[in-house]
Amino acid sequence: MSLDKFISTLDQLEKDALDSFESAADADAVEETRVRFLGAKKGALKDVQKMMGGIDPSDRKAAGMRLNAFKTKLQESFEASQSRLGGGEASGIDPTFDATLPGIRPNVGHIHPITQTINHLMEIMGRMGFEAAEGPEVEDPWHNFVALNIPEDHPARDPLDNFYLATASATQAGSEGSQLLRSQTSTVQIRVMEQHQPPIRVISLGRVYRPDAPDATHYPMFHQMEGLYVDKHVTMANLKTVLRVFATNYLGGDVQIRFRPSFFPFTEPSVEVDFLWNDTWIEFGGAGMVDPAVFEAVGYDPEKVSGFAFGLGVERLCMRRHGITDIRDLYSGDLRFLRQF
Ligand code: FA5
Repeated sequence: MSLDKFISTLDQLEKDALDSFESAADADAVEETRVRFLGAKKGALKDVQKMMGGIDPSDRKAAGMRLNAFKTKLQESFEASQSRLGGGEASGIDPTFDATLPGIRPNVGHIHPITQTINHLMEIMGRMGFEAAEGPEVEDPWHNFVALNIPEDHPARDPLDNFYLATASATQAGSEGSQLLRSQTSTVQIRVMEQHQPPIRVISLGRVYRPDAPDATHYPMFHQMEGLYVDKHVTMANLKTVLRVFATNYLGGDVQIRFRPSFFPFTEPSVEVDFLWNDTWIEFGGAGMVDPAVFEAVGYDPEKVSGFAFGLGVERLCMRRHGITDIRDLYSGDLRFLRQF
């Protein structure tokens, strides 16, 4: 077959196909035209491709180019007729679907600000060599009180100040046998010292529970960061340095630290720890030198070792760093609040 003949055949076919696509009145007519011209089995395109075999080799290149143009034209005309008829329907695509619109992001959630704070605190204290330690949230009176030098008649053991659990074996709430939700992470000090010999350098971050009425700075469930350092010749100066380095790293800038005399049964001397930040002194927790009675309770010799301990409120730290004014926002479950962190 001559090149001229081939080209005129294609011209005619192309015209027929384009007319047919353009005049197609519905999706069925478009599909029928597509099969007639572009169909893989019996379409005109198939015949034309066969004709290529009879073309003189020297004319093949020109014939091939014409064939490619033919295919492109027909394909474009097919697609144009589809969209003219809202023809996406024929291929099962919603005609109102616009692939250029931005998609809907799946809501994958993220880590709660208190968990973020806990991770951050562990990282800072880890850099100072403090290892993470854990203890149970349901405690016995030995770890929550007795070993911490809080005797049976101490007001801290009052049933009104603690969440005692009703168990079959429980005797009267507040007495030696009854379990409770731990009211402080100082319980972990005891658990660590019972299992390990000095030197000890641990922190424990976890939930504690107290029947405090919720307000802007109190919640019945909150978190504490407990620190314990036991070795030879540990002093208050070490305690102050660790807390100052911690506060400077966590809050940023050069944070001043202040100790106010206080009382905790398990430390002697005891202090309240305040940080000066943005011109305001804020109380973050308690601290002190481990009381000899505590060392005796865990079988250490208070003549040979000394140590410091501290307990800071994690929510207060998080609130200060992020400018949160009400602790209840952290636990309201309001995603508009949580998404900001
Ligand atoms: C204690 O719990 C001591 N165990 C701290 C301690 C540890 C002293 C080791 C000495 C040695 P306190 O009851 O003051 O101390 O609580 C410590 C901090 O927990 C408070 O300063 C405050 O930041 C936080 N806190 C206390 N109650 C609540 C509450 N209801 N809601 C939120 N945070 C609280």
